Amino acid sequence: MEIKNRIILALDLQTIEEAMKVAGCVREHIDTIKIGYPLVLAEGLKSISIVKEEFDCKVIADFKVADIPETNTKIADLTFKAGADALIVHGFVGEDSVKACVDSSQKFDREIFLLTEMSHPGASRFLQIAAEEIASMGVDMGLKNYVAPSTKLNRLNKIRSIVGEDSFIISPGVGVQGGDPNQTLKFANAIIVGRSIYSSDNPEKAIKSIINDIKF
Ligand code: 3DU
Repeated sequence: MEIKNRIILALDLQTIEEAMKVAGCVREHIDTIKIGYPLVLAEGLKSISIVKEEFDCKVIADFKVADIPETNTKIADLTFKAGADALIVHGFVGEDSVKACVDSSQKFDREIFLLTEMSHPGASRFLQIAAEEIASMGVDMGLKNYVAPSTKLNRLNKIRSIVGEDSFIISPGVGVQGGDPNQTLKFANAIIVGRSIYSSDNPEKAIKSIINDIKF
């Protein structure tokens, strides 16, 4: 996936109006927006097509899908039917559950991102233990897109070494959670940034400052 300026905007607002306002402020600088539960539970799945149509952008649905294969199929089908270009899927649920989402993505000619390890401190207790195995499973399944944390650079580096240089890693946790854009982009292809942009008084200034800091 090509991502303008290597930045994905995490649009975790809870009304379409606020989401459109923030995305409108930064539209020149991005072409990929991540939409997750905050906006979709507040405003519905239609948020995906509304954002896509208004900003002519790619939408990654961050639903961290983690159910049995049959339910994952339903979730993925509905998400792709709603217009999402890609869907984030948890790896810890195992190969059959992930494969259900892969099959759905192929049916709709879309993509999935496999979530290996998360950025928050609590993830160290359970998910970190499984993360390398999850990444290896992704490689065995022929997957090329991954999510790995910017807040734990040694872990991000490890995941990169497992999935290989030709895989595409997107990395959340930059900004408010403590991740650094340049350090992260040594190992990841793109960063995911939410609050540092949408909670700023001036979202355009905030994104420009990140772009200026990035050494392309
Ligand atoms: O911390 P921020 O406001 O920049 O938002 C980060 C986004 O990425 C947010 O949507 C969150 O749900 C998502 N995310 C993580 O922060 C960490 C992960 O491991 C996976 C997704």
